[in-house]
Amino acid sequence: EQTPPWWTSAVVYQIYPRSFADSDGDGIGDLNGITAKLDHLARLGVDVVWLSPVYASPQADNGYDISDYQDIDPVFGTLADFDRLLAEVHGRGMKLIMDLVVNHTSDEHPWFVESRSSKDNPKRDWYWWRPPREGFAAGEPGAEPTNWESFFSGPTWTLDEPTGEYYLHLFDRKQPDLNWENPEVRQAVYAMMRWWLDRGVDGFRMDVINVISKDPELPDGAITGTSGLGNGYPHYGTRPRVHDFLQEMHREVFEGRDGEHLTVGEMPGVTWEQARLFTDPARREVDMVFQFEHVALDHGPGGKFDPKPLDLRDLKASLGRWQTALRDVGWNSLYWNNHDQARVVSRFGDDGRYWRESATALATVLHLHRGTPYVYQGEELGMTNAKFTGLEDLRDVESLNHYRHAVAAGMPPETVLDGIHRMGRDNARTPVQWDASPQAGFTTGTPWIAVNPNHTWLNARAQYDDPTSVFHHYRRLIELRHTQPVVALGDFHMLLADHPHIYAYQRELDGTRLLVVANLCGSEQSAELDWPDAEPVLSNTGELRRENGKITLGPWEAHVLLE
Ligand code: ISL
Repeated sequence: EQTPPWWTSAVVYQIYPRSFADSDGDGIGDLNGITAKLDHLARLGVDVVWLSPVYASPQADNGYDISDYQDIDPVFGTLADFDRLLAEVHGRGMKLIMDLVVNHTSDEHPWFVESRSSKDNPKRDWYWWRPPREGFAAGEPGAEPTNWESFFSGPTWTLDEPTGEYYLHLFDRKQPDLNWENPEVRQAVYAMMRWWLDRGVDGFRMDVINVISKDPELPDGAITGTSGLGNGYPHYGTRPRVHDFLQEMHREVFEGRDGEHLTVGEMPGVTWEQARLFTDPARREVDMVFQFEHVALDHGPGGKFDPKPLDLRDLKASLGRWQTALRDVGWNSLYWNNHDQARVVSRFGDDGRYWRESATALATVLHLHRGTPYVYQGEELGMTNAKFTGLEDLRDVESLNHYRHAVAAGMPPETVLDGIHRMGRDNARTPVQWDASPQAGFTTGTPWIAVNPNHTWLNARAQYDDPTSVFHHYRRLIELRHTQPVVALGDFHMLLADHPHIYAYQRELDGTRLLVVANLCGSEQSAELDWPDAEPVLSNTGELRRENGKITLGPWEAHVLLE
Protein backbone atom coordinates (compact mmCIF):
# COMPACT_ATOMS: atom_id res chain seq x y z
CA GLU A 1 0.00 0.00 0.00
CA GLN A 2 1.34 3.40 -1.02
CA THR A 3 0.56 6.51 1.02
CA PRO A 4 -2.21 8.36 -0.73
CA PRO A 5 -1.24 11.68 -2.34
CA TRP A 6 -1.74 14.79 -0.18
CA TRP A 7 -4.47 16.14 -2.46
CA THR A 8 -6.85 13.29 -1.63
CA SER A 9 -7.71 15.12 1.59
CA ALA A 10 -7.33 18.65 0.22
CA VAL A 11 -9.88 21.27 -0.80
CA VAL A 12 -9.12 23.84 -3.49
CA TYR A 13 -10.49 27.40 -3.56
CA GLN A 14 -10.70 29.19 -6.90
CA ILE A 15 -10.09 32.92 -7.06
CA TYR A 16 -11.22 34.93 -10.08
CA PRO A 17 -8.98 37.91 -9.33
CA ARG A 18 -10.99 40.49 -11.26
CA SER A 19 -13.96 39.98 -8.96
CA PHE A 20 -12.39 39.03 -5.63
CA ALA A 21 -11.14 42.19 -3.89
CA ASP A 22 -9.94 45.54 -5.21
CA SER A 23 -7.17 47.23 -3.21
CA ASP A 24 -6.66 50.38 -5.28
CA GLY A 25 -10.14 51.61 -6.12
CA ASP A 26 -10.00 51.14 -9.90
CA GLY A 27 -13.02 48.82 -9.73
CA ILE A 28 -11.07 45.69 -10.69
CA GLY A 29 -9.86 43.13 -8.17
CA ASP A 30 -6.10 42.71 -7.81
CA LEU A 31 -3.31 40.74 -6.16
CA ASN A 32 -2.97 43.03 -3.16
CA GLY A 33 -6.71 42.71 -2.66
CA ILE A 34 -6.31 38.94 -2.49
CA THR A 35 -3.40 39.17 -0.05
CA ALA A 36 -5.53 41.34 2.23
CA LYS A 37 -8.29 38.71 2.30
CA LEU A 38 -6.26 35.57 2.92
CA ASP A 39 -7.58 35.19 6.44
CA HIS A 40 -11.00 34.50 4.93
CA LEU A 41 -9.51 31.46 3.22
CA ALA A 42 -7.55 30.37 6.26
CA ARG A 43 -10.70 30.57 8.35
CA LEU A 44 -12.58 28.50 5.77
CA GLY A 45 -9.76 25.97 6.00
CA VAL A 46 -8.93 25.39 2.34
CA ASP A 47 -5.58 23.89 1.37
CA VAL A 48 -4.94 25.23 -2.10
CA VAL A 49 -5.68 28.47 -3.91
CA TRP A 50 -6.15 28.34 -7.68
CA LEU A 51 -5.67 31.75 -9.27
CA SER A 52 -7.43 32.40 -12.55
CA PRO A 53 -5.06 34.21 -14.96
CA VAL A 54 -3.25 37.31 -13.74
CA TYR A 55 -0.70 37.44 -16.57
CA ALA A 56 -0.27 40.37 -18.95
CA SER A 57 -3.32 40.38 -21.18
CA PRO A 58 -5.51 42.64 -23.32
CA GLN A 59 -8.38 41.15 -21.25
CA ALA A 60 -10.52 40.20 -24.25
CA ASP A 61 -11.53 37.08 -22.27
CA ASN A 62 -10.65 38.44 -18.81
CA GLY A 63 -7.09 37.18 -18.87
CA TYR A 64 -7.64 33.88 -20.72
CA ASP A 65 -5.93 35.72 -23.60
CA ILE A 66 -2.32 36.08 -22.53
CA SER A 67 0.22 38.42 -24.11
CA ASP A 68 3.10 37.69 -21.70
CA TYR A 69 3.23 34.49 -19.66
CA GLN A 70 6.01 35.78 -17.44
CA ASP A 71 4.59 39.04 -16.23
CA ILE A 72 1.60 40.26 -14.23
CA ASP A 73 -0.99 42.49 -15.86
CA PRO A 74 -0.81 46.03 -14.43
CA VAL A 75 -4.51 45.79 -13.67
CA PHE A 76 -3.67 43.05 -11.12
CA GLY A 77 -0.34 44.42 -9.85
CA THR A 78 3.31 43.47 -10.27
CA LEU A 79 5.57 40.44 -9.95
CA ALA A 80 6.62 41.82 -6.55
CA ASP A 81 2.94 41.82 -5.47
CA PHE A 82 2.70 38.26 -6.73
CA ASP A 83 5.75 37.13 -4.75
CA ARG A 84 4.29 38.69 -1.63
CA LEU A 85 0.94 36.97 -2.18
CA LEU A 86 2.69 33.64 -2.70
CA ALA A 87 4.73 34.07 0.49
CA GLU A 88 1.59 34.96 2.46
CA VAL A 89 -0.26 31.94 1.07
CA HIS A 90 2.63 29.66 1.99
CA GLY A 91 2.91 31.35 5.37
CA ARG A 92 -0.62 30.17 6.14
CA GLY A 93 0.22 26.62 5.17
CA MET A 94 -1.66 26.79 1.89
CA LYS A 95 -0.47 26.17 -1.65
CA LEU A 96 -1.03 28.20 -4.78
CA ILE A 97 -1.61 26.93 -8.30
CA MET A 98 -1.63 29.03 -11.45
CA ASP A 99 -3.93 28.90 -14.44
CA LEU A 100 -2.02 27.60 -17.45
CA VAL A 101 -3.61 28.82 -20.68
CA VAL A 102 -1.57 27.30 -23.48
CA ASN A 103 -4.08 26.10 -26.04
CA HIS A 104 -3.96 29.67 -27.29
CA THR A 105 -2.28 33.01 -26.64
CA SER A 106 -3.54 36.52 -27.15
CA ASP A 107 -3.25 37.84 -30.70
CA GLU A 108 -1.10 40.52 -29.04
CA HIS A 109 1.45 38.00 -27.72
CA PRO A 110 4.84 38.68 -29.41
CA TRP A 111 4.82 35.07 -30.69
CA PHE A 112 1.65 35.74 -32.66
CA VAL A 113 2.72 39.24 -33.72
CA GLU A 114 5.81 37.64 -35.28
CA SER A 115 3.88 34.70 -36.65
CA ARG A 116 1.41 36.89 -38.50
CA SER A 117 4.11 39.24 -39.84
CA SER A 118 4.90 37.14 -42.93
CA LYS A 119 4.41 33.68 -44.39
CA ASP A 120 8.10 32.87 -43.96
CA ASN A 121 8.57 34.17 -40.44
CA PRO A 122 10.31 31.51 -38.31
CA LYS A 123 7.30 31.54 -35.93
CA ARG A 124 4.74 31.20 -38.74
CA ASP A 125 4.29 27.53 -37.83
CA TRP A 126 3.75 28.28 -34.10
CA TYR A 127 0.07 28.84 -34.94
CA TRP A 128 -2.39 27.31 -37.41
CA TRP A 129 -2.30 29.24 -40.69
CA ARG A 130 -4.14 28.07 -43.80
CA PRO A 131 -5.05 29.57 -47.19
CA PRO A 132 -8.71 30.06 -48.10
CA ARG A 133 -10.68 26.93 -49.02
CA GLU A 134 -10.11 25.83 -52.59
CA GLY A 135 -12.32 27.64 -55.07
CA PHE A 136 -13.00 30.51 -52.66
CA ALA A 137 -11.48 33.98 -52.52
CA ALA A 138 -10.07 35.19 -49.20
CA GLY A 139 -12.82 36.78 -47.14
CA GLU A 140 -15.70 35.24 -49.09
CA PRO A 141 -18.30 33.52 -46.86
CA GLY A 142 -17.43 29.82 -46.74
CA ALA A 143 -13.75 30.44 -47.55
CA GLU A 144 -12.72 29.40 -44.02
CA PRO A 145 -10.33 26.41 -44.15
CA THR A 146 -12.78 24.30 -42.08
CA ASN A 147 -16.44 24.72 -41.19
CA TRP A 148 -15.83 24.46 -37.43
CA GLU A 149 -17.89 26.54 -35.04
CA SER A 150 -16.06 28.44 -32.31
CA PHE A 151 -16.83 27.84 -28.60
CA PHE A 152 -17.71 31.53 -28.64
CA SER A 153 -19.99 31.46 -31.76
CA GLY A 154 -19.08 32.05 -35.39
CA PRO A 155 -16.28 30.40 -37.40
CA THR A 156 -13.01 29.29 -35.78
CA TRP A 157 -11.01 31.07 -38.48
CA THR A 158 -10.22 34.73 -39.04
CA LEU A 159 -8.63 36.13 -42.17
CA ASP A 160 -5.42 38.10 -41.77
CA GLU A 161 -5.55 40.46 -44.76
CA PRO A 162 -1.81 41.22 -45.25
CA THR A 163 -0.87 37.57 -45.92
CA GLY A 164 -4.27 36.47 -47.22
CA GLU A 165 -4.33 33.48 -44.86
CA TYR A 166 -6.65 32.44 -42.05
CA TYR A 167 -5.61 31.61 -38.48
CA LEU A 168 -7.38 29.13 -36.22
CA HIS A 169 -9.03 30.15 -32.95
CA LEU A 170 -11.30 27.68 -31.13
CA PHE A 171 -12.34 30.59 -28.87
CA ASP A 172 -12.43 34.32 -29.65
CA ARG A 173 -10.58 35.80 -32.64
CA LYS A 174 -8.28 37.43 -30.10
CA GLN A 175 -7.23 33.92 -28.91
CA PRO A 176 -5.26 32.23 -31.74
CA ASP A 177 -4.49 28.53 -31.15
CA LEU A 178 -0.88 27.47 -30.70
CA ASN A 179 0.40 24.65 -32.88
CA TRP A 180 1.40 21.94 -30.41
CA GLU A 181 2.75 19.80 -33.26
CA ASN A 182 5.70 22.19 -33.33
CA PRO A 183 8.30 21.06 -30.73
CA GLU A 184 9.56 24.64 -30.31
CA VAL A 185 6.12 25.65 -29.06
CA ARG A 186 6.10 22.84 -26.54
CA GLN A 187 9.59 23.64 -25.28
CA ALA A 188 8.68 27.32 -24.88
CA VAL A 189 5.64 26.34 -22.78
CA TYR A 190 7.64 23.93 -20.62
CA ALA A 191 10.34 26.54 -20.00
CA MET A 192 7.67 29.00 -18.89
CA MET A 193 6.15 26.42 -16.53
CA ARG A 194 9.56 25.69 -14.97
CA TRP A 195 10.03 29.43 -14.45
CA TRP A 196 6.84 29.61 -12.36
CA LEU A 197 7.70 26.48 -10.39
CA ASP A 198 11.14 27.92 -9.69
CA ARG A 199 9.36 31.02 -8.39
CA GLY A 200 7.57 28.77 -5.90
CA VAL A 201 4.12 28.02 -7.29
CA ASP A 202 2.67 24.61 -6.48
CA GLY A 203 1.15 23.51 -9.74
CA PHE A 204 -1.24 24.35 -12.53
CA ARG A 205 -4.86 24.23 -13.57
CA MET A 206 -4.57 23.60 -17.28
CA ASP A 207 -7.09 25.46 -19.40
CA VAL A 208 -8.84 23.34 -22.10
CA ILE A 209 -5.81 21.11 -22.16
CA ASN A 210 -7.60 18.26 -24.00
CA VAL A 211 -8.02 20.32 -27.16
CA ILE A 212 -4.35 21.22 -27.75
CA SER A 213 -3.87 18.46 -30.34
CA LYS A 214 -5.56 19.01 -33.70
CA ASP A 215 -5.80 16.61 -36.60
CA PRO A 216 -3.28 18.25 -38.98
CA GLU A 217 -5.56 17.33 -41.90
CA LEU A 218 -8.15 19.71 -40.44
CA PRO A 219 -11.26 17.91 -41.77
CA ASP A 220 -14.69 19.56 -41.75
CA GLY A 221 -17.11 18.66 -38.97
CA ALA A 222 -20.66 17.39 -39.14
CA ILE A 223 -23.31 20.11 -39.20
CA THR A 224 -25.63 19.34 -36.28
CA GLY A 225 -26.91 22.65 -34.93
CA THR A 226 -28.76 25.52 -36.57
CA SER A 227 -25.80 27.84 -37.16
CA GLY A 228 -24.77 26.20 -40.44
CA LEU A 229 -21.32 25.60 -38.98
CA GLY A 230 -19.81 22.19 -38.23
CA ASN A 231 -18.74 20.45 -35.03
CA GLY A 232 -14.96 20.28 -35.12
CA TYR A 233 -14.66 18.51 -31.76
CA PRO A 234 -13.82 15.06 -33.17
CA HIS A 235 -10.83 16.66 -34.88
CA TYR A 236 -9.42 18.48 -31.85
CA GLY A 237 -11.09 17.00 -28.74
CA THR A 238 -9.05 14.49 -26.72
CA ARG A 239 -7.01 13.11 -29.58
CA PRO A 240 -4.35 10.48 -28.81
CA ARG A 241 -1.49 12.99 -29.12
CA VAL A 242 -2.74 14.86 -26.03
CA HIS A 243 -1.52 11.97 -23.92
CA ASP A 244 1.94 12.18 -25.53
CA PHE A 245 2.06 15.92 -24.94
CA LEU A 246 1.05 15.63 -21.28
CA GLN A 247 3.57 12.85 -20.65
CA GLU A 248 6.27 14.92 -22.27
CA MET A 249 5.21 17.93 -20.18
CA HIS A 250 5.42 15.83 -17.04
CA ARG A 251 8.94 14.70 -17.91
CA GLU A 252 10.16 18.14 -18.91
CA VAL A 253 8.52 20.14 -16.12
CA PHE A 254 7.78 18.05 -13.04
CA GLU A 255 10.16 15.12 -13.00
CA GLY A 256 12.83 15.28 -10.34
CA ARG A 257 11.37 18.30 -8.54
CA ASP A 258 11.01 18.36 -4.78
CA GLY A 259 7.77 19.35 -3.21
CA GLU A 260 4.15 18.52 -3.58
CA HIS A 261 2.52 19.68 -6.77
CA LEU A 262 -1.01 19.60 -8.09
CA THR A 263 -2.05 19.42 -11.72
CA VAL A 264 -5.64 19.49 -12.89
CA GLY A 265 -6.60 19.47 -16.54
CA GLU A 266 -9.74 21.26 -17.64
CA MET A 267 -11.24 18.97 -20.27
CA PRO A 268 -14.53 19.84 -21.94
CA GLY A 269 -16.10 16.73 -23.48
CA VAL A 270 -13.80 14.26 -21.73
CA THR A 271 -15.33 10.82 -21.07
CA TRP A 272 -14.68 8.75 -17.96
CA GLU A 273 -12.77 6.22 -20.04
CA GLN A 274 -10.40 8.96 -21.18
CA ALA A 275 -10.23 10.49 -17.70
CA ARG A 276 -9.01 7.17 -16.35
CA LEU A 277 -6.08 7.35 -18.73
CA PHE A 278 -5.33 11.01 -17.99
CA THR A 279 -5.33 10.45 -14.22
CA ASP A 280 -3.75 7.01 -13.96
CA PRO A 281 -0.69 7.83 -11.79
CA ALA A 282 1.40 5.26 -13.65
CA ARG A 283 0.99 7.23 -16.89
CA ARG A 284 2.25 10.52 -15.38
CA GLU A 285 -0.07 12.93 -17.14
CA VAL A 286 -2.22 14.93 -14.66
CA ASP A 287 -3.46 14.33 -11.11
CA MET A 288 -7.12 14.96 -11.91
CA VAL A 289 -9.37 16.48 -14.56
CA PHE A 290 -12.39 18.75 -14.65
CA GLN A 291 -15.09 16.90 -16.55
CA PHE A 292 -18.27 18.55 -17.85
CA GLU A 293 -20.90 15.80 -17.90
CA HIS A 294 -22.80 16.90 -14.80
CA VAL A 295 -22.84 20.58 -15.73
CA ALA A 296 -24.44 19.80 -19.11
CA LEU A 297 -27.40 17.87 -17.70
CA ASP A 298 -29.65 20.92 -17.75
CA HIS A 299 -28.67 22.02 -21.25
CA GLY A 300 -31.66 21.87 -23.59
CA PRO A 301 -31.85 21.12 -27.32
CA GLY A 302 -30.50 24.60 -28.11
CA GLY A 303 -27.41 24.11 -25.93
CA LYS A 304 -26.26 25.82 -22.75
CA PHE A 305 -28.28 29.00 -23.31
CA ASP A 306 -31.47 26.94 -23.67
CA PRO A 307 -31.64 25.34 -20.21
CA LYS A 308 -34.13 22.71 -19.05
CA PRO A 309 -34.88 21.59 -15.49
CA LEU A 310 -32.39 19.18 -13.94
CA ASP A 311 -33.64 15.64 -13.30
CA LEU A 312 -31.88 14.61 -10.09
CA ARG A 313 -31.73 10.99 -11.26
CA ASP A 314 -29.53 12.08 -14.18
CA LEU A 315 -27.21 13.91 -11.81
CA LYS A 316 -26.90 10.87 -9.55
CA ALA A 317 -26.33 8.55 -12.50
CA SER A 318 -23.63 10.83 -13.88
CA LEU A 319 -21.67 11.57 -10.71
CA GLY A 320 -22.11 7.94 -9.61
CA ARG A 321 -20.68 6.69 -12.90
CA TRP A 322 -17.58 8.85 -12.44
CA GLN A 323 -17.18 7.63 -8.85
CA THR A 324 -17.20 4.04 -10.07
CA ALA A 325 -15.01 4.69 -13.10
CA LEU A 326 -12.20 6.31 -11.11
CA ARG A 327 -12.40 4.02 -8.09
CA ASP A 328 -9.34 1.84 -8.61
CA VAL A 329 -7.37 4.00 -11.00
CA GLY A 330 -7.31 7.79 -11.22
CA TRP A 331 -9.02 10.47 -9.22
CA ASN A 332 -12.05 12.77 -9.46
CA SER A 333 -12.30 16.50 -9.02
CA LEU A 334 -15.62 17.67 -7.61
CA TYR A 335 -17.23 20.98 -8.48
CA TRP A 336 -20.53 22.76 -8.92
CA ASN A 337 -19.14 26.15 -9.81
CA ASN A 338 -16.32 28.02 -11.44
CA HIS A 339 -16.04 31.28 -13.35
CA ASP A 340 -17.76 29.70 -16.39
CA GLN A 341 -20.89 28.32 -14.69
CA ALA A 342 -24.07 29.91 -13.38
CA ARG A 343 -24.27 29.87 -9.56
CA VAL A 344 -25.32 26.47 -8.23
CA VAL A 345 -27.80 27.77 -5.65
CA SER A 346 -29.71 29.52 -8.45
CA ARG A 347 -29.27 26.70 -10.92
CA PHE A 348 -29.77 23.41 -9.02
CA GLY A 349 -30.98 24.94 -5.74
CA ASP A 350 -33.47 27.58 -4.67
CA ASP A 351 -32.17 31.13 -4.32
CA GLY A 352 -35.46 32.32 -2.80
CA ARG A 353 -37.27 30.75 0.12
CA TYR A 354 -34.81 27.89 0.72
CA TRP A 355 -31.64 29.78 -0.15
CA ARG A 356 -29.61 28.74 2.93
CA GLU A 357 -30.98 25.22 3.07
CA SER A 358 -30.39 24.50 -0.62
CA ALA A 359 -26.90 26.04 -0.67
CA THR A 360 -25.85 23.90 2.30
CA ALA A 361 -27.59 20.74 1.03
CA LEU A 362 -25.86 20.98 -2.35
CA ALA A 363 -22.51 21.60 -0.65
CA THR A 364 -22.99 18.55 1.56
CA VAL A 365 -23.80 16.27 -1.34
CA LEU A 366 -20.82 17.40 -3.41
CA HIS A 367 -18.11 17.54 -0.77
CA LEU A 368 -18.47 14.05 0.64
CA HIS A 369 -18.00 12.25 -2.65
CA ARG A 370 -14.62 10.70 -3.27
CA GLY A 371 -12.46 13.26 -5.04
CA THR A 372 -10.96 16.69 -4.52
CA PRO A 373 -13.59 19.41 -4.00
CA TYR A 374 -13.22 22.85 -5.59
CA VAL A 375 -14.96 25.84 -4.03
CA TYR A 376 -15.45 28.81 -6.34
CA GLN A 377 -15.23 32.24 -4.68
CA GLY A 378 -18.56 33.27 -3.18
CA GLU A 379 -19.93 29.73 -3.30
CA GLU A 380 -19.00 29.41 0.38
CA LEU A 381 -21.38 32.32 1.02
CA GLY A 382 -24.17 30.93 -1.14
CA MET A 383 -23.79 33.71 -3.70
CA THR A 384 -26.57 33.69 -6.31
CA ASN A 385 -26.89 34.49 -9.99
CA ALA A 386 -26.74 38.14 -10.95
CA LYS A 387 -30.11 39.74 -11.35
CA PHE A 388 -29.16 41.38 -14.62
CA THR A 389 -31.92 42.92 -16.69
CA GLY A 390 -30.36 44.14 -19.90
CA LEU A 391 -27.59 43.73 -22.43
CA GLU A 392 -25.72 46.70 -20.96
CA ASP A 393 -25.08 44.75 -17.71
CA LEU A 394 -23.19 42.01 -19.53
CA ARG A 395 -19.41 41.88 -19.85
CA ASP A 396 -18.59 38.35 -21.00
CA VAL A 397 -17.29 37.84 -24.54
CA GLU A 398 -19.05 34.45 -24.79
CA SER A 399 -22.45 35.95 -23.93
CA LEU A 400 -21.98 39.04 -26.11
CA ASN A 401 -20.84 36.98 -29.12
CA HIS A 402 -23.74 34.59 -28.58
CA TYR A 403 -26.20 37.48 -28.45
CA ARG A 404 -24.87 38.96 -31.67
CA HIS A 405 -24.95 35.68 -33.57
CA ALA A 406 -28.27 34.41 -32.22
CA VAL A 407 -30.12 37.66 -32.89
CA ALA A 408 -28.59 37.93 -36.37
CA ALA A 409 -29.86 34.38 -36.98
CA GLY A 410 -33.40 35.52 -36.19
CA MET A 411 -33.93 34.51 -32.55
CA PRO A 412 -36.07 36.93 -30.53
CA PRO A 413 -33.73 39.16 -28.45
CA GLU A 414 -35.76 38.58 -25.25
CA THR A 415 -35.34 34.80 -25.60
CA VAL A 416 -31.61 35.16 -26.14
CA LEU A 417 -31.24 37.48 -23.15
CA ASP A 418 -33.29 35.17 -20.95
CA GLY A 419 -30.95 32.27 -21.73
CA ILE A 420 -27.91 34.46 -21.01
CA HIS A 421 -29.37 35.71 -17.75
CA ARG A 422 -29.95 32.16 -16.56
CA MET A 423 -26.78 30.49 -17.82
CA GLY A 424 -24.25 33.18 -18.75
CA ARG A 425 -20.80 33.26 -17.20
CA ASP A 426 -21.24 36.77 -15.80
CA ASN A 427 -23.50 35.19 -13.15
CA ALA A 428 -20.35 33.82 -11.55
CA ARG A 429 -18.34 36.99 -12.02
CA THR A 430 -20.14 39.59 -9.93
CA PRO A 431 -17.93 40.91 -7.10
CA VAL A 432 -17.49 38.85 -3.94
CA GLN A 433 -19.86 40.14 -1.29
CA TRP A 434 -17.74 41.00 1.71
CA ASP A 435 -20.18 43.25 3.57
CA ALA A 436 -23.37 45.29 3.28
CA SER A 437 -21.74 48.57 2.21
CA PRO A 438 -22.63 50.10 -1.19
CA GLN A 439 -20.14 48.11 -3.33
CA ALA A 440 -20.23 45.09 -1.01
CA GLY A 441 -16.78 45.95 0.35
CA PHE A 442 -15.29 44.87 -2.99
CA THR A 443 -14.08 48.30 -4.12
CA THR A 444 -14.15 51.97 -3.16
CA GLY A 445 -14.55 52.79 -6.86
CA THR A 446 -16.99 51.72 -9.54
CA PRO A 447 -16.90 47.95 -10.04
CA TRP A 448 -16.21 46.65 -13.57
CA ILE A 449 -19.40 44.58 -13.30
CA ALA A 450 -22.33 45.40 -11.06
CA VAL A 451 -22.47 43.95 -7.54
CA ASN A 452 -25.49 41.81 -6.78
CA PRO A 453 -28.08 43.93 -4.90
CA ASN A 454 -28.59 41.07 -2.44
CA HIS A 455 -25.20 41.85 -0.83
CA THR A 456 -27.13 43.90 1.77
CA TRP A 457 -27.99 40.63 3.51
CA LEU A 458 -25.90 38.04 1.68
CA ASN A 459 -22.29 38.78 2.63
CA ALA A 460 -19.29 37.36 4.47
CA ARG A 461 -19.49 39.79 7.38
CA ALA A 462 -23.03 38.64 8.18
CA GLN A 463 -22.05 34.98 8.06
CA TYR A 464 -18.87 34.89 10.16
CA ASP A 465 -20.74 35.21 13.44
CA ASP A 466 -23.65 32.97 12.47
CA PRO A 467 -22.88 29.30 13.15
CA THR A 468 -25.75 28.21 10.91
CA SER A 469 -24.44 30.18 7.91
CA VAL A 470 -23.47 28.76 4.54
CA PHE A 471 -19.89 29.81 5.29
CA HIS A 472 -19.69 27.76 8.48
CA HIS A 473 -21.32 24.80 6.77
CA TYR A 474 -18.59 24.82 4.11
CA ARG A 475 -16.00 25.21 6.87
CA ARG A 476 -17.33 22.12 8.64
CA LEU A 477 -17.42 20.08 5.43
CA ILE A 478 -13.78 20.95 4.76
CA GLU A 479 -12.88 20.07 8.34
CA LEU A 480 -14.60 16.72 7.94
CA ARG A 481 -12.44 15.89 4.93
CA HIS A 482 -9.33 16.79 6.93
CA THR A 483 -10.26 14.77 9.98
CA GLN A 484 -12.12 11.71 8.67
CA PRO A 485 -10.08 9.42 6.44
CA VAL A 486 -13.32 7.83 5.20
CA VAL A 487 -14.18 11.13 3.47
CA ALA A 488 -10.94 11.21 1.58
CA LEU A 489 -10.47 7.56 0.84
CA GLY A 490 -13.63 5.55 1.53
CA ASP A 491 -15.34 3.49 -1.15
CA PHE A 492 -18.42 5.10 -2.65
CA HIS A 493 -21.80 3.43 -2.89
CA MET A 494 -24.90 5.20 -4.24
CA LEU A 495 -28.21 4.61 -2.45
CA LEU A 496 -31.77 5.26 -3.65
CA ALA A 497 -30.52 5.80 -7.22
CA ASP A 498 -34.09 6.03 -8.56
CA HIS A 499 -35.47 8.44 -5.98
CA PRO A 500 -36.36 11.66 -7.84
CA HIS A 501 -35.52 14.05 -4.97
CA ILE A 502 -33.29 12.39 -2.38
CA TYR A 503 -29.54 12.14 -2.93
CA ALA A 504 -28.05 9.49 -0.64
CA TYR A 505 -24.82 7.56 -0.54
CA GLN A 506 -22.50 5.69 1.70
CA ARG A 507 -18.73 5.78 2.03
CA GLU A 508 -16.79 3.01 3.71
CA LEU A 509 -13.23 2.61 4.94
CA ASP A 510 -11.85 -0.03 7.32
CA GLY A 511 -15.21 -0.68 8.92
CA THR A 512 -16.16 2.99 9.28
CA ARG A 513 -19.27 4.01 7.38
CA LEU A 514 -20.15 7.58 6.45
CA LEU A 515 -23.74 8.14 5.41
CA VAL A 516 -24.90 11.16 3.46
CA VAL A 517 -28.52 11.96 2.74
CA ALA A 518 -30.12 15.11 1.38
CA ASN A 519 -33.50 16.15 0.10
CA LEU A 520 -32.82 18.28 -2.96
CA CYS A 521 -36.30 19.72 -3.38
CA GLY A 522 -38.68 22.10 -1.65
CA SER A 523 -41.23 19.59 -0.33
CA GLU A 524 -41.04 16.94 2.39
CA GLN A 525 -39.72 13.57 1.21
CA SER A 526 -39.27 10.18 2.77
CA ALA A 527 -37.56 6.93 1.84
CA GLU A 528 -36.66 3.52 3.16
CA LEU A 529 -33.26 3.87 4.77
CA ASP A 530 -32.34 1.92 7.84
CA TRP A 531 -29.45 3.46 9.75
CA PRO A 532 -30.60 3.06 13.34
CA ASP A 533 -27.18 3.27 14.98
CA ALA A 534 -25.37 5.89 12.95
CA GLU A 535 -24.30 8.99 14.90
CA PRO A 536 -25.10 12.47 13.54
CA VAL A 537 -22.02 14.39 12.43
CA LEU A 538 -23.29 17.34 10.45
CA SER A 539 -26.64 18.70 9.37
CA ASN A 540 -28.15 21.89 7.94
CA THR A 541 -31.22 21.59 10.20
CA GLY A 542 -31.69 19.63 13.37
CA GLU A 543 -31.90 15.93 13.92
CA LEU A 544 -32.68 13.32 11.30
CA ARG A 545 -36.21 11.93 11.66
CA ARG A 546 -35.94 8.13 11.42
CA GLU A 547 -38.56 5.57 12.31
CA ASN A 548 -39.06 1.91 11.46
CA GLY A 549 -36.44 1.82 8.75
CA LYS A 550 -37.68 4.99 7.16
CA ILE A 551 -36.35 8.53 7.10
CA THR A 552 -38.23 11.76 6.53
CA LEU A 553 -36.62 14.97 5.30
CA GLY A 554 -37.99 18.50 5.13
CA PRO A 555 -37.25 20.83 2.22
CA TRP A 556 -33.52 20.77 1.35
CA GLU A 557 -32.68 18.98 4.61
CA ALA A 558 -29.24 17.32 4.63
CA HIS A 559 -27.51 15.00 7.10
CA VAL A 560 -24.18 13.30 7.54
CA LEU A 561 -23.86 10.33 9.88
CA LEU A 562 -21.05 8.03 10.95
CA GLU A 563 -21.09 4.45 12.15
O1 ISL B 1 -17.85 28.33 -20.70
C1 ISL B 1 -18.03 27.37 -21.39
C2 ISL B 1 -19.36 26.90 -21.54
O2 ISL B 1 -19.98 27.58 -22.57
C3 ISL B 1 -16.99 26.61 -22.07
O3 ISL B 1 -17.15 26.50 -23.42
C4 ISL B 1 -15.65 27.20 -21.75
O4 ISL B 1 -15.34 28.16 -22.66
C5 ISL B 1 -14.71 26.05 -21.77
O5 ISL B 1 -15.04 25.33 -20.65
C6 ISL B 1 -13.28 26.49 -21.70
O6 ISL B 1 -13.06 27.32 -20.62
C7 ISL B 1 -11.79 27.81 -20.41
O7 ISL B 1 -11.18 28.31 -21.56
C8 ISL B 1 -11.76 29.47 -22.15
C9 ISL B 1 -12.08 30.56 -21.13
O8 ISL B 1 -12.93 31.52 -21.72
C10 ISL B 1 -12.74 30.01 -19.90
O9 ISL B 1 -12.97 31.02 -18.96
C11 ISL B 1 -11.86 28.93 -19.38
O10 ISL B 1 -12.28 28.40 -18.16
C12 ISL B 1 -10.78 29.98 -23.16
O11 ISL B 1 -9.54 30.16 -22.55
